[in-house]
Amino acid sequence: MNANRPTIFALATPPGKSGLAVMRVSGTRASTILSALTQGKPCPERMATLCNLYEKNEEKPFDHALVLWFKGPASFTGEDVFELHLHGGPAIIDAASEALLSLGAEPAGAGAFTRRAFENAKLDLVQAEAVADLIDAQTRGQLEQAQRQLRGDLGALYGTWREDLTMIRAQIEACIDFPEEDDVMEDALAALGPKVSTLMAQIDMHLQDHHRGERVREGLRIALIGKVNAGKSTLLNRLAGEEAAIVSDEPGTTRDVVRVRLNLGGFLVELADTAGLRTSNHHIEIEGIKRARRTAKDADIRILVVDASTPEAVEGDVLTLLRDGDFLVYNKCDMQSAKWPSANTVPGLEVSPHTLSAREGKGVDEFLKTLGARVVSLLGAQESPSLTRARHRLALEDTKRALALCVDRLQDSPELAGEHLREAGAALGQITGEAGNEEVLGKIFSAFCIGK
Ligand SMILES: Nc1nc2c(ncn2[C@@H]2O[C@H](COP(=O)(O)OP(=O)(O)O)[C@@H](O)[C@H]2O)c(=O)[nH]1
Ligand SMILES: [Mg+2]
Repeated sequence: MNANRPTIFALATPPGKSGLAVMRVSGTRASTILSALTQGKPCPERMATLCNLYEKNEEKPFDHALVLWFKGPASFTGEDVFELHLHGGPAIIDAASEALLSLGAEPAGAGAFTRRAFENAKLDLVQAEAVADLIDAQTRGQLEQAQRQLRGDLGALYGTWREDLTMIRAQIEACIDFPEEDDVMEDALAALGPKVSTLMAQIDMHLQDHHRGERVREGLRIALIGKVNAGKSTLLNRLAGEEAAIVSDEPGTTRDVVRVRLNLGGFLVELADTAGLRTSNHHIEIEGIKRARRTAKDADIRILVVDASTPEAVEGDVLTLLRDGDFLVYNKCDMQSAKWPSANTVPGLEVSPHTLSAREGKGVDEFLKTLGARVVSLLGAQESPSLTRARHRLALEDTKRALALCVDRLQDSPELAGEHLREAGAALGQITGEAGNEEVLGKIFSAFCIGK
């Protein structure tokens, strides 16, 4: 623990009027400050104590509030910490801030509490990120993933890989240090190759998860695509339960990509409405169609909307955008002239066909159910913890590259192979923070809000 570090404070609850406002204070001076605030009333550890709280040299208390005292290192940050559960009014919050300032505490920067927890080894970096995810979670799926990460499952997985790396490196170094018996050394080095390859394969499997964990965090991307006037915007509005996109019988209305966020089966989904696909010579519409194609390509699931009242076969260009697992929706089934095939009509692709009326709502619930089930099947619980951030993915890719170089040099230059293993370990260590540098840490914690 660093004694020279300032003692920090911040509101842990949102600013504004509320029933309660929780002010958190952490640092070496916490105990002195608390005792000044309560004018000496003792607060036992980890017990709620009702106290009068005073500003410096004041006789009248500014609040009558609960105080929680945590003696370090048994606290969130690992330092001495206390919390004031104040009445949640701006005047009280101001008075408390004034009192803390005058007693020598400093306002905390973004993520300062979690950063101290990390620096005092209360959390690894992956767990610190999980704290941010936990607070940001809007769906059950996000919540469960963050909780799992906070429990340490992901950090533990990366930890095992680091241990494996250290073991292999020790063995290589032993070969380098005792090169007397050439045969023995060659055999020993040859035996290490498969070990490194196994580790690479494990990392590969973890990387090839179709971005599951990242999608749970950021939302699964679903794109509505199809020809103009098929009813894509109507369907988006119906699914979102709000008028997010403009609906019109004028073809080519939607040009920008309109995105709405939904909770499907407990997971966050980002549904995108796109410009209708057709040949156009209007430059804005052409740009819209370009964006529609890109959105379709990047999406995890595509929903091709077809106007069932114009009995054209599903054909052409739009079909090339579809992939296995996508959806085909025959819309406008309320119309007399509507027709739809009884079976899947996209040759060579496993798409799920549905018939509905986006405008009248008929068939929409059934469609939502199937769509929800598909989301759950893509994002639902898995045995091993998932990769959750692009930052981790990049570090793992670096690890894998270094391991590949290691395997290449194992026979002809064990020294170099050992060096590549060290690089692999450093890349892996970046994830949990053992090898974190200031720049990386600064970036991660500044994304937190104040009070976390
Ligand atoms: N009868 C009927 N009309 C619909 C249905 N869905 C959309 N429409 C109409 O079709 C036209 C085009 O709809 P829109 O959602 O803007 O299509 P988009 O170009 O694919 O976004 C509008 O006049 C809608 O009211 C439906 O289920 N039934
Ligand atoms: Mg539209």
